[in-house]
Amino acid sequence: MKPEGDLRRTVFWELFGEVLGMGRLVVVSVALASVVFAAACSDGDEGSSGGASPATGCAADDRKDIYTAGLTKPAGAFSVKLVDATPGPPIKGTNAMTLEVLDADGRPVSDATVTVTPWMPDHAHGSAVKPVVTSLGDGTYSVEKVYLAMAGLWQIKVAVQPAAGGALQEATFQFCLDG
Ligand SMILES: [Cu+2]
Repeated sequence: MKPEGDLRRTVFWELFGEVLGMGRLVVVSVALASVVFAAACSDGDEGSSGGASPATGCAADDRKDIYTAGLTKPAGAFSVKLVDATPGPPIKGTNAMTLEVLDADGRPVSDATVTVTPWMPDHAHGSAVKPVVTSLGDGTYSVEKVYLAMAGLWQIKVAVQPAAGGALQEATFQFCLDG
């Protein structure tokens, strides 16, 4: 038995373990960095692969709604009308909207709980700001602080919870914002 050999082996395994540990650290850092990058999401032109690509941006996006005052979307048994947006069409930045909620017979629904959630489906993130919804009566709701931080396709999800109970109904408007 040579204690020298044991020492060498011990040193080897300690170094090996350290390298393994560092490797793991590097993997974790890379994973974290990519998560942070995805969350920051500062560039909306993820489709462009360099060079001239005229089809990027909103002109080629056939999912978008064309904004008009009065644009109406179904929300289960209800419908949600976008009375207007300020500015209209919505822009990158802070927007305000007026909504009208109607029941199946076209009567205004004034006592619903209406929640508005902006969502970017292509990037799987929402907005840092929560829109503020206020009932104005007569089925009309004012929505402020609709903050759309970046260019690209945004969904404006309008959830309607009837005061009488029942399932949450949702309408979705989709606007594409050019940079
Ligand atoms: Cu985004």
